[in-house]
Amino acid sequence: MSLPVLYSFRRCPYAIRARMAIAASESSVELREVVLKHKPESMIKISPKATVPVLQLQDGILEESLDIMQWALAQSDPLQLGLADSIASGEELIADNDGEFKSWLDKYKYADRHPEMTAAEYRTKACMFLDKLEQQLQQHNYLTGENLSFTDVAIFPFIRQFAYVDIEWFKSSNYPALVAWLNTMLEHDLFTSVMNKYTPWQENTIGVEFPSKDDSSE
Ligand SMILES: N[C@@H](CCC(=O)N[C@@H](CS)C(=O)NCC(=O)O)C(=O)O
Repeated sequence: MSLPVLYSFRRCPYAIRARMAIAASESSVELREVVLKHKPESMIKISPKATVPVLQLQDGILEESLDIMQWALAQSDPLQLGLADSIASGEELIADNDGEFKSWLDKYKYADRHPEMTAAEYRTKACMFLDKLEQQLQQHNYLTGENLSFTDVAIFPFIRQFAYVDIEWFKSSNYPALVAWLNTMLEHDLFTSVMNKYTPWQENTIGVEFPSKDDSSE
């Protein structure tokens, strides 16, 4: 039987969270690496909104990363990322992340394209969300408790992106617990195992099996 097909882009934070959940679920998919400037016709055909990630299942299409995460963990969840109470307590944080924070993050990252404010001003706006995360992480190791959860996986790729806009600033910021959490997440197998580099997929070819069977994450 053919595998579900995941259209993905290595560095996209939404695609990273989806791949992490798929890896955590120990499911296999056929990964098709997309170049955002040249999205494959076959992807646009099944998902005209044309964002990654997209998961094509036998019986439907999932075109929101959070839905792909939920689907994966419904298949199997050995790490117990998707415990109902941790999902409930993280819902608001994820909504803040995907909403206001993401929009400040984009402006901070591409401040030259948004001259209304300086990069430092955009960063200050984004920090309202980091304050909340720091508060959570002062209380426990992960965002919703002592264990890694859906919420950590959903939010981490965006904090990674934020941190690397100016890593020196981030490391010396007022967010010691967040810096420690980011380091833990960056070193976690779940992350390193989903960052392999793939050559872009070509129409009418078979993508690569993901997670890859060999263990060589770079
Ligand atoms: N709400 C979507 C957002 C996905 C998204 O915006 N992905 C970006 C890449 S990080 C994208 O595909 N943008 C379209 C483009 O760049 O053309 C999700 O959660 O999956």
